[in-house]
Amino acid sequence: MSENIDDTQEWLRKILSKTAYDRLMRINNRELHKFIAWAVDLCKPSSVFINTGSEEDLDYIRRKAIETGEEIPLRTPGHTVHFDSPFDQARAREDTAILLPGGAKLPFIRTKDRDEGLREMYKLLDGIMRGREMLVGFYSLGPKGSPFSILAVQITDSYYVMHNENILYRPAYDEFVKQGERARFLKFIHSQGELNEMKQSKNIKLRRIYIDLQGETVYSVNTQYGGNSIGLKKLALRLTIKRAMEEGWLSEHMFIIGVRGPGGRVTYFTGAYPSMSGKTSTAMLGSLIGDDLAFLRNVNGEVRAVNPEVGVFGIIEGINPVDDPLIYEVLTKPGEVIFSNVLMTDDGDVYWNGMGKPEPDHGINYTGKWWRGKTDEKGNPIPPSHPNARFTVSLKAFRNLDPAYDDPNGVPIGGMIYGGRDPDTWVPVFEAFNWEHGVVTIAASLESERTAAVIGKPGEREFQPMAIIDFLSVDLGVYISNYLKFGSGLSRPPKIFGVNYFLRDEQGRFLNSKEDKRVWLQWMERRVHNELPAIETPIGYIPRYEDLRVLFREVLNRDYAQEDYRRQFAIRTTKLLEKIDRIWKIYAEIPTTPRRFFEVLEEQRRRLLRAKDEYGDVIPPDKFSMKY
Ligand code: SPV
Ligand code: MN
Repeated sequence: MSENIDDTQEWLRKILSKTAYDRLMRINNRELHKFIAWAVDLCKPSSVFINTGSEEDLDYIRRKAIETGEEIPLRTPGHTVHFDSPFDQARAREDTAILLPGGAKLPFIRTKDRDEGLREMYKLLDGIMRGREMLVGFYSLGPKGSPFSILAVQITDSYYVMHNENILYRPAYDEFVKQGERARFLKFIHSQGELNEMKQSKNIKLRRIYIDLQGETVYSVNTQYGGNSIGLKKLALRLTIKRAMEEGWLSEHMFIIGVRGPGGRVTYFTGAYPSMSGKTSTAMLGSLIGDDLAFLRNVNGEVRAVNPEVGVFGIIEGINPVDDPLIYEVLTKPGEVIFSNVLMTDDGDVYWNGMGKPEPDHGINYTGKWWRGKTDEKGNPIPPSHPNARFTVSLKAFRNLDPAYDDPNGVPIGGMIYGGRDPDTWVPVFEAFNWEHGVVTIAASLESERTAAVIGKPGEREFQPMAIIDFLSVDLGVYISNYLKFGSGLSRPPKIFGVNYFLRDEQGRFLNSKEDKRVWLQWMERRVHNELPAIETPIGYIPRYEDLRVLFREVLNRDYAQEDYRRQFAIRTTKLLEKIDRIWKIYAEIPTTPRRFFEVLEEQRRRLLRAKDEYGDVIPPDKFSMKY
């Protein structure tokens, strides 16, 4: 194929159907034409479908997902189920790499030489779509036409992947047409590769997910699991983080919610938690803007945020009518829902672990026919649904959708929450002294036990700065510097909070109940408006007992025992000092870590050492003094 654009168009005219060609040419953008021509030439599909996002096109994708067997229709109208391979049930860290020229390396990030990675990828993609249809979709990450937003093009041979994207992102073919040559966009190319009889990717050994920052292109092959295949989700995050660094904003792994305070006021919060650490369930306690991703910008000195998505790709395990009534309702009423890796029952319904119903004796799951007692090749029992089983649904299905969810100006952020699975160090909720202190000692110091959302052994404590390490595409030191700089440009910086829902006692029992987070949210809401005093400790401000007692009564209609408070909010100095040592060591090995980072961490160490000297290892909260 020639490099000449007229030739490219001519080539496309010959190779595409008239409809596809006309649709593509309505977008007057040469880079786009070249990208599509390149992909067609390489992957050799038998046809190309240009998805304009019209109701008819969306319906075509839904129908083909079923016709090809990638999805199976269920009894409830609009519901379908998809099964990923048993070896493709979560994000594949080992097979994912950031491509960097000259084989450059970045701490904590899996990188690969760009030329080598591209060469390997082109070989894998060569002819991979033979006999299949190539799908091309156009989307906007963020409200259409908003200064926050970024355009993206997805190429895939999976109707399931495009079906997900049609639910999760704003279709933007018209925006491409409007912007024409001006359109700057991210590129994603995905192929599920060869499939087995269950329509699962077969060549998992050749699963590769390569992120080319320079070309703003992500390649994903021989995988179907959403976190690896849905380009606009976690693959786009790598590219938008890089853009955010260049342009001085924040592209984050965060929910955005409105929390209703006294007199009906709504205060917006973001929340960063590693997967399966209470993120979605916290998001559901507020009015929903987004559950997973956020773009944050400084707008006239305040932080405003938009959700790049308009849907939820959520974890289904444990969702039941008592703990998560809003999601449960969405998952059981008629309407468009894609389930993945749950159990399909004989009567065409779905079952998932922890849904509050008796477990069926048998059914179909990601391993094929399933029966209670079925084991894998190592003899381990196979659960009916995978712990990382998911659902895909539009935000519009949720009763608690915030009216501003699609506002092109975003919503003002009052507080930013960071939380992890931490058995023994952090208190359930606390507030940083200021932006710098919060960024360094809370956000950048986040740690969490590994969960089933990534392939590997769950339970180990992992370094999880900003809950984003799995998606980071730039040097961590540069990323932290950008955060600090972003804050220094704000006249009204949001308050930064740390939360920990997973604190345990010596016997391993959780110290808090699931609904306590409702109270923490209300406390944070009051603190954003400076309405409650707090106790000043070496790690920041913590709630007073008397305020929590009132809030527990108001929010949960429950007593809150002083003894519980003293245990939950004790400052564990030795554990906190050990944590500082771990964090210090990590950042000391990153040459770009800003000096200020170590100063802030050192101040915290000194405060903790002084307190430990005076009061001992574990300090009950009443030893510290109040601050208004
Ligand atoms: C997460 O694991 O953080 C998710 C799902 O939101 S995934 O798309 O796999 O990243
Ligand atoms: Mn996520």
